[in-house]
Parts: sequence; C-alpha cells; structure tokens
Amino acid sequence: MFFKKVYTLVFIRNDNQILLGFKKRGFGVNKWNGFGGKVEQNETIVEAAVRELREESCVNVKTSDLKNIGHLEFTFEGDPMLMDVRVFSTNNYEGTPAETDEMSPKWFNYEHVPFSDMWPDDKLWFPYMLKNKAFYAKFHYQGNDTILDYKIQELDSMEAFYANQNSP
Ligand code: 6U4
Repeated sequence: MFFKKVYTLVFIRNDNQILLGFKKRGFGVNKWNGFGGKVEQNETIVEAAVRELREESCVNVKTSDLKNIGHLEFTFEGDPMLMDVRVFSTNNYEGTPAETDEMSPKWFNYEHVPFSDMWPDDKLWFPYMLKNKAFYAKFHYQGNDTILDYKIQELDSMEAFYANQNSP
C-alpha cells in the first residue's frame, strides 16, 4: 500500500518555447524541471500551482488560466510514498521570470529541451505535452536515475480521466 501526496507541476509555454527552472536545492536538485511543489492543507490544487510558480519563478498566473494537461504518478523502490503530480500549462502570465532561492529560470526552444539534465521520465511524456495531448503516466524508480517500470497513456480529456478515477 502506498500513501499518496499531491504535487503540482507548471509549464509556461508559447508557440515554440517552454520555461524551465534549474532546481538549486531539495528534491530533483541540479535538474531542469517545471515549477511546483506540495499542495498545502488550506488550498486547492490549482491554488498551490499558482503559489509554487510565483514562489519559484516570480511569475504570476490566474487559476482560471491554468489548464490541467496531465497526471503523473511516481513511486520509488522501498518507499511507501506515491507522488501524485498534477501537470498544468498556460501561455498567459504576468511578470518576468527571475531567479529565486529554489530555481533559476530559462526559456528553451522545443527542439532544445535539455532532457539529459532532467528527470529521465520527462523525455517520455514531454512529447504528449508539446503536441497538446492530455496524458497519464506512472513511473517506478530505483533511486533518482533508473526507471524500473512505466506506463504512458494518451487521454481523451483530463475530465474523463478524473471522472473514471472517482477523484477530484
Ligand atoms: P519543499 O520541501 O517545500 O522545498 P516543495 O517545493 O513543496 O518542497 P518539491 O520542490 O519537493 O516540493 O516538489 C517536487 C516537484 O518536482 C514537484 O513540482 C513535482 C516535481 N517532480 C517530482 N518528481 C518528478 C519527476 N520524476 N519528473 C518531473 N517532475 C517531478 O518532471
């Protein structure tokens, strides 16, 4: 049995570029990633997504502009925690991305996403995101570098996925 913790992961994108942050500390340190973190008790998932994006990149977005585009689950060999990661995207934001204690932001062209310095799962599901397809994926890791097992599925819509899951 796993106990589940909900996280957010936000990508700001335009027609040919995506904003990533280089993680300076903590989980996923020294990797490029989207912006996000744990959902706190007093907030909704999308509110947490807005807050983490602001805290980590100084960029502001409206909850109504964030589109839920994917659902990721991560488990780690020998660890009873399941990371339930809600992926969001928008092209509508305010402010200029700036370095914070946690992240250093940078725009990448879609052809130059730095997969060799990212979580190994990213190169498997980014293609769905970049083609604007909704997706569900789960990955079982050994440590932070080895994927022991995984599954990826393109979805008709996130709404249909959550309706079938009986989950908000
Ligand atoms: P604290 O303890 O407050 O620094 P918090 O900022 O709440 O933590 P953090 O930074 O640990 O949370 O959140 C982890 C972030 O990394 C979330 O956005 C989810 C994301 N993430 C975790 N595993 C990932 C993976 N394998 N691939 C990926 N993103 C992942 O692309």
